[in-house]
Amino acid sequence: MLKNAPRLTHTLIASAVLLLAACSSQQETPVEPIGHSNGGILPGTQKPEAPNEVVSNYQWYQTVLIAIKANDDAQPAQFLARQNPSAMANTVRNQWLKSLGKRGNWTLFRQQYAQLNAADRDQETRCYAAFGGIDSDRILRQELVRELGRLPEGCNRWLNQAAAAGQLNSDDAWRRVRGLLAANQITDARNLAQSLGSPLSNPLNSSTGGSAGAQESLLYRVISKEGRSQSNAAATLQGITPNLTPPQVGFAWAQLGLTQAYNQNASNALAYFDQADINQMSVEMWEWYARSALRLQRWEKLADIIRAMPKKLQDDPTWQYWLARSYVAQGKNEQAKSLFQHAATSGRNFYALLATEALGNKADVRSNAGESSRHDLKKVEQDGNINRSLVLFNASQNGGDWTMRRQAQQEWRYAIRDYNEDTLLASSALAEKQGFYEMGILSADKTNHKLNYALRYIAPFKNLTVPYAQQAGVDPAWVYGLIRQESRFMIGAKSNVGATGLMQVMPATANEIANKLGMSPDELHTMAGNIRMGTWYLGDIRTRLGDEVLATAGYNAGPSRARRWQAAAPLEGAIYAETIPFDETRTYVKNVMTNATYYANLFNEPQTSLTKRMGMIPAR
Ligand code: BLG
Repeated sequence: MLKNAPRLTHTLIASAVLLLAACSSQQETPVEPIGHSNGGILPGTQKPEAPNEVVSNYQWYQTVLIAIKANDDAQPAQFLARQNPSAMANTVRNQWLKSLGKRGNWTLFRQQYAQLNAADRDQETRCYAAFGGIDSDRILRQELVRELGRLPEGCNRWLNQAAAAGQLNSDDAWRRVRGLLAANQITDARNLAQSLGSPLSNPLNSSTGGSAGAQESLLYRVISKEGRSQSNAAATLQGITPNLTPPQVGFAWAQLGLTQAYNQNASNALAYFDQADINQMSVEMWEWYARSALRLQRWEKLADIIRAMPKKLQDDPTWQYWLARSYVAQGKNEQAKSLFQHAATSGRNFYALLATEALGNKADVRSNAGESSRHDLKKVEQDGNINRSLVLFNASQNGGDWTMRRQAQQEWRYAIRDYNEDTLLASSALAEKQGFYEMGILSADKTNHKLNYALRYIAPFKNLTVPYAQQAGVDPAWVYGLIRQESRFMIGAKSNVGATGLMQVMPATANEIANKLGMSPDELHTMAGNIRMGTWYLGDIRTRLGDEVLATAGYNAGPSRARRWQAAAPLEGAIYAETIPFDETRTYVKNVMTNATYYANLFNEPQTSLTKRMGMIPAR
C-alpha cells in the first residue's frame, strides 16, 4: 500500500545545478516578494505558466530547499519574489520560516509569516510563531500538550517554554512526559520534565520515586517498551503503585492494556484497561479498549466503552456502527437503527456501507452527476495551478521522476482545495483523461452530493486485469479493489519498502512467484508481468487460507500473519478486520473489501454485498 506517493531516488538535473549557481548569492539582502503572494491575483485564477517555466521553477525550487537547509536566506527570498502562489511557494515559505525560527531571526520571520495564509501555515511554523511571541495559539497549545507521541522540534521548544512559564495545564504536561517515555522519546521527555521543574532521574531505571520527575522515572520501569512486555509487568505495577499518583498508575494500566491488545490477548487487555484512568487514555488506547471487547463479542461491555469515549471518537462511523451492532445483540433494535442511519450517511467507507446493508439497502452506484459541462471543464483547464500540476506530471513521466510526480500531486491538491463539487468532478475527468489516475480518484472522492462512480472507481487496464484475474480464478472486482488501494493505478509505483507496480508486489515475493510460474523476476516491472504475479499470488493465498478476507490481509502482511490473527472459533469477518493489530493492514483490508464491493456493483457481478463478502472467518 502507498501512504503518500511512491519514493524513488531523484537525481538532480544538470540545469538545476546551473540555476543554483545563478541564484545563489548568499550576501544579497533578502527581497520582499512582489505582486502575487498577497494581493492582486487570486490563487487559482492566474494565467497558466509556460511548460518550460514550470519545469525550471520546479528545478529552482529544489535547489532552494537545499539552500534553506544550509541556512541561506537570499535564495528563498528571491524564489518567493518570483513565484505565483503555489504548493511549492508554500513549502518554501514554511521551510524557510522554520529555519528562521530555529535561528531566532524574528524580524524576518515576522515579515514572512504575515505573507503566508493562515490555512497554509504548517504545524511547526505555527509553533515557531508562538515560540517567538509572534502569534499566540492557545488552541494549538492545548492540542499539542495532549499529544503523547513525537512532535516536531519547534513544537517541543514552544511547549518547553510554556511549561517553564507555567502556562501548561500540568496534568496534561505530565501525561505527555509519560507518553514520551512510553514512546521511547527519552530526550524530549527529559526536556519537558526539566521545564516543568522536576527533572527525571538519571539513569531512569535507578529511580525509587520521590519528586514528580522521580515518580515518572519509576513508572518507566513498567511503561517502557521492555518493561511492558515482561510477563510480570502487571505485578510490577502493583508493587510500585504506593509510590505513584493515581494518574500515573492509571496511565500505566492503559499502556499495559494496549500492549496486551496488540498481542491479541483481549481478555487481559480488557482487565487492564478497566483499571486505567480514562483521562490518561489516548485515542489509540480507547480504540484498542473497544476492539478488545469487540474481539470477545462482549456486546454490553463494548457499548459501555463506546459511550465513555471522547465525543469525537464516539461519532466516528466505526464506533457508531459497532455501538449499533451492540444494541442489536441486546435486542435494542430501535436504538440501533438511528445509529446505523447515522453511520450510513458518513460517506462510502467500510462502515457506511455495512450500516447501509444493515438497514436493508445496498451500495448505490448510480451516479447523479454525469459528464462535466464545457464551462466547468474549461475553468479547470485554464486554472494555472492545474496547469502547473499537469506539466510536472507529464514531465515526471519522461524520466520516471517520482520526486517530481509527488510535487505534481502537491500542486493538484493545492489547485483543488477550494473547488466546488462541479469543478472537482471536472478536474477528476481531466486527470483521468491525462492518466493522472491518483489525482482523478482524489478529486472524485472529495464530492459528497454530486457523485460520479465511474470516476471514483475507475477501471483502466481491463485488457490485462480481467484475463489475468480469470486465469488465476479470482474475482476481477476484488483485484480492482486491491489495485485501487495499493497503487491508485500508478504505473511503476514503489512503496517505502520496495513493493512495486500496480499490484505492489515485493521483490522477494516476486522471486518466489516467478519461480513457480516460470517467469523472469524482472517481469515484476512490466505492466502485464506485475498484474500476472499479483493476481496469481492473490489466488494462491486465497486457496491456501480458504477465504477472501484472510487472503487480503495475507497479501499485505504475509499469509502466516493473517493466519495467526484468526481466532480459536469462527469469527465474523468484520470483527477479524477491525481487530487486525497492524494499522496498515487493518485499514487496507477494510478499504480493499469496500472497493471490491463497489466494483462488483459497477461490473454487475453477482456478489454485491459487503456483509457477505466479509462473511465468517474459519477458526484457526
Ligand atoms: C507484502 C507481500 C507479502 C509479504 C508481506 O509483504 O507486501 N505481498 C506482495 O508482495 C504482494 O508476500 O509476506 S511474506 O512473504 O510472508 O513476508 C510481508 O513482508 C505490499 C506488501 C507490503 C506493503 N505492500 C502489498 O500489500 C508495503 O509496501 N508497505 C509499505 C507501505 S508505505 O510505503 O510505507 O506506505
